[in-house]
Amino acid sequence: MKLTRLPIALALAGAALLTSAPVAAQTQMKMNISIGQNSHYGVAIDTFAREVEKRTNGRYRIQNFYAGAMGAERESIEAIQLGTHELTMSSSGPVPNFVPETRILDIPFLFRDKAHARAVLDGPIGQDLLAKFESKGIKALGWAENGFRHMTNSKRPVNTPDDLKGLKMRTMENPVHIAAYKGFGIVPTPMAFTEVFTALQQGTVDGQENPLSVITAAKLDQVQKHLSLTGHVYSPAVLLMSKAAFDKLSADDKKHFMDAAAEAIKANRARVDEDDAKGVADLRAKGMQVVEVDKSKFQAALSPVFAEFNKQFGQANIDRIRNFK
Ligand code: EAX
Repeated sequence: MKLTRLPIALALAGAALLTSAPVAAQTQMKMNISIGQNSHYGVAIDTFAREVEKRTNGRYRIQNFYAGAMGAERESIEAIQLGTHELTMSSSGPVPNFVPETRILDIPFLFRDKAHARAVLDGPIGQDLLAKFESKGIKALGWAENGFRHMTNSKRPVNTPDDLKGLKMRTMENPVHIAAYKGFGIVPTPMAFTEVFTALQQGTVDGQENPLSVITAAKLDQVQKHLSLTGHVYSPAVLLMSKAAFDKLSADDKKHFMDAAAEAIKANRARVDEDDAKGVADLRAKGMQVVEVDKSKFQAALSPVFAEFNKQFGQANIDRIRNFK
């Protein structure tokens, strides 16, 4: 009996060896984001991982980490420069500290709407900016997005820019945002997003600003009473990869990674559209007081700041983005 089973055992062992062969040739990569999986970032990196695996027939596998499990955004960008992990998707928050040229995208009221922003980012201006990451050891795979940012706080309804005066607000670690929000009379407190919920809960800050996508995904309604639909700035996001890891890919695989990024960006933007469409109703249902504001008043309040930005960035460079068709 034993003897007759032997060939079967051998065949099974052989089959196991055969099926494990492709696994041995598999390269694992890690990707980290600062917000949860059920979000416009989560769908993006899940789509990316799926598409990379599919397009490379499983030779590359991306292991995804959510909610800052491998660090906040700035740490994650540093990690891909060092090669500790290969991939991340980040808001523009800490990005100017690595690639200062991207700062221009963070100017408030620069983009009319998401279609305008997406066209600029996908066009020559956005693509030129992506190329600037290379000298920093980063391959930028494409611009994704957060959406237009709105203000929330726990103190009072914000109807006009005057209502912002003296509010202590968490901001991203972004020099353009910090300068602009001071122009509103806000007291900016920059910190990583991974610390925001606790800071709001403990009252370290009165408020924060983020798109509906982030407010809903991070359940900020649990710690914030008032939401004002200021849409004061468009918030880009970017898919980043360690340049060393990207350079190791074959030409075909580079294309697969780029194509996977394009799919991830599509999924991200579709989710932002979805979140924008239902976010206000969702947040109202959860008890937030939502104020529609006259955005032009908020824009006017920043006139002195805009004059400063015109000097700093060059009026022509700003107009090139504003007037992009
Ligand atoms: O990337 O830091 C922020 O407020 C970002 O918008 C958020 O983490 C999503």
